[in-house]
Amino acid sequence: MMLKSTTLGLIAALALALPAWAEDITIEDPYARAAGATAMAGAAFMTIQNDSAIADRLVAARSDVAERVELHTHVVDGDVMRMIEVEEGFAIPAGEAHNLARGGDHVMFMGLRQPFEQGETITVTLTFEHAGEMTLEIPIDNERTAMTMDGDMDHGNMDNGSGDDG
Ligand SMILES: [Cu+2]
Repeated sequence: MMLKSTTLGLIAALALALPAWAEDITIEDPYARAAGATAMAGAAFMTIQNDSAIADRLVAARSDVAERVELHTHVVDGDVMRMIEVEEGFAIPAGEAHNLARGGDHVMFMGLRQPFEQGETITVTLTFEHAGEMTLEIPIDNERTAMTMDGDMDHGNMDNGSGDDG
């Protein structure tokens, strides 16, 4: 999962050589939630779509709502899922989407300045290697249930109103 430093160096060189492609990154269905009852931490999830022809990378996130904002993922450690910071950020391949989802990659807020209240929004700025900075209003949805990791939720069980009532 770690890139070799030579590859990172090449990516950095490309970043300096290319213009910004901000319109080619779109964020779909972002939401944030408090992490646990103490509400001293929270996380944000979303789908990052890269419609450009070049790979991008989410390298940082920041917000006034917390003292620290980090990019995290979960790793399996024996029988336990642990969160770790991902310093190299999340790769967003050209023409593909990258999901930040429960149990996987996420934006982590530590040291919340105020609790995440259902229905409110938080302002978060994401920094992409190529697309630059993007500021989002992310709704807080503490009641959202976790999705499966299969990523096929949207296609699984939708019918077209074929008269199943009664
Ligand atoms: Cu985390």
